[in-house]
Amino acid sequence: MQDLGGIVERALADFAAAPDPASLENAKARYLGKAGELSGFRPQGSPEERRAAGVAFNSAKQKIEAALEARRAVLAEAKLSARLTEQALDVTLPGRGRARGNIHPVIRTWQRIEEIWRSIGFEVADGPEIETDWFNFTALNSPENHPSRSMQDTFYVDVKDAKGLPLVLRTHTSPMQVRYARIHKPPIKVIAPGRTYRVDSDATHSPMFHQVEGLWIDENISFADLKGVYTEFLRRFFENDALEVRFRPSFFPFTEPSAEIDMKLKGRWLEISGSGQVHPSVVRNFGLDPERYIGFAFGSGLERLTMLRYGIEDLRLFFDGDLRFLEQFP
Ligand code: 2NM
Repeated sequence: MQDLGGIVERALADFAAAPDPASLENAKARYLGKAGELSGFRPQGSPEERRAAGVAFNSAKQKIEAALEARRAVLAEAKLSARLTEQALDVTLPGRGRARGNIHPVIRTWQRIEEIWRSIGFEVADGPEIETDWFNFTALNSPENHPSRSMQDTFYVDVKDAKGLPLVLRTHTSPMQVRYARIHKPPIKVIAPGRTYRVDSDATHSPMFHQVEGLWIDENISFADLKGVYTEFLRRFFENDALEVRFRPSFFPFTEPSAEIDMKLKGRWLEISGSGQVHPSVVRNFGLDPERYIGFAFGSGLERLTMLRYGIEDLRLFFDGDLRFLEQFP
């Protein structure tokens, strides 16, 4: 007959000494396993003696099993609390923070320009950056053999339009105004800001740049009206109510007469925009009668407006993606 009391005592001591679940399961095998100390129980003697031995055996086995369960729970609990300590989250630490992006200065100019022109009563038009030859050139009076239509000056797309002419990356935002004018009835007051493309890349030219053009069509308006709204725009944009503006004769194929718009900055006249009375042929391409309607148009570069507003000296800063530059425009 085995010494049940001794076995129970040793099992309890071994379980209590097991430092982790794996050693505990090894200890379990030594007592409750197939070849463990409790295996091979064969009660002997009279029926009474065998019954008494069975009761004693079951009681010893239950004690060992209960001790095993208890030790398993203790070790599991210890493991969990160790993990909690290890992965502790200190909620009193400051957050890691999230880097705040900001708006690119040219896009900020775009937004401000829309705001100002809307407040003067102009709509904002939007349209495709890939245009047909007709909308980009022909409708705007650009002569068939004009250098701007050459492969050296314009990006052509290897896709042809319904007339069999290759599509172009728009070289100005005027095609948007042609599109707008053809589907709206006068009076028309609209600006067309957006990306434009020309084959040109040096210190003062980028192959992709931004323009804003404006168009005002009505029955009875004059250069004086254009000068009025454009001066208002420049004064608001440069936040200077006394800004001086002058118109100077110039030439554009889509306007006749045409004028450069200059403004006085620190005592010097600077060219800031082009403008003019929309050419009668262009008004006709709008689907309007040039005998009845008169149009005024203007256009300028968003990069140039932005450089003058902030005193930025090099156009390339806009396209380098250097955060030391970009972070200066909150
Ligand atoms: C400029 C200068 C002068 C212009 C003309 C037109 C349109 F569509 F009405 F013909 N839009 N923009 C224009 C006129 C643009 O940019 C220097």
